[in-house]
Amino acid sequence: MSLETIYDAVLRGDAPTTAADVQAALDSGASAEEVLHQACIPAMTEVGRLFEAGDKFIPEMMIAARAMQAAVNILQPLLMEAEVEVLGTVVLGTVVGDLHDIGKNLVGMMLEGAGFQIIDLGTDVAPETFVKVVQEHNPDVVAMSALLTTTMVSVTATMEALIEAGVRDKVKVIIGGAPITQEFADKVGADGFAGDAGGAPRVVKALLGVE
Ligand code: B12
Repeated sequence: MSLETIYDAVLRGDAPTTAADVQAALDSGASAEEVLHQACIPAMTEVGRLFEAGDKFIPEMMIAARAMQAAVNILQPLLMEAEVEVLGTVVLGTVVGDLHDIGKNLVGMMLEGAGFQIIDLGTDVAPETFVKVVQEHNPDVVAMSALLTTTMVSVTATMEALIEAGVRDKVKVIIGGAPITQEFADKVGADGFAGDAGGAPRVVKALLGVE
């Protein structure tokens, strides 16, 4: 089964075919990383491009996201290397106003696979919720995802809420998502940024000084 057929199935939003083709590709020797990075993520990027061009609409984006999720469900156990020692706790969420969670879920998977305990707050997470969870669970890291240029302000608002509550210095903060850059991370005073889920464990380990 070629990576191209998986790309096409995600682009069409055909979840059953995506699942079957992903399984077939793995059975014939493709790696989970290849399937994710060479077929699934490029397909979602193309969905976004077509949406922007007015050639795809929100229902089609949702259907494509469902097909992507079908692929991720199969790839998840393979992407997560089994590490036993818990290296730290990460509170993860998509910021308020933003419902995108595919990238966030991949970040959570990669961090969990690298040995971190994840407290996943889901999507549309208010600054005060991040604060409350930091106060209650004393995590090592807060990881925020934002996919819309309009929700980048929610990252700023969450940073301010952490400062206001006096907990900013107790945690490391990393941020990511399509519109987020290192420059923006520096501007809002985040400790780290990664452009993709694969980079997240590296950044968090470096911030916490663990290997
Ligand atoms: C699928 C999708 C949807 C789905 C989401 C389903 C879901 N469960 O997530 C639905 C249909 C719900 C949706 C809705 C909307 N969407 Co939308 N969506 C997309 C799409 C096509 C794919 C996103 C995705 O999953 N990509 C694949 C994942 C793997 O990539 P990723 O999210 O970028 O994550 C990676 C990195 O960014 C990074 N990362 C992500 N988070 C974090 C966090 C940390 C801490 C770190 C370190 C790294 C990291 O690691 C990830 C893996 O490598 C994008 C297009 C695109 N190119 O991104 C548009 C896109 C993001 N959407 C867009 C828009 C406009 C919308 C809507 C406003 C449309 C509307 N008019 O209603 C709504 C907003 C709803 C809301 N309030 O959130 C625009 C945003 C434009 C902008 N500049 O702001 C985009 C870019 C499409 C476009 N080209 O116009 N969307």
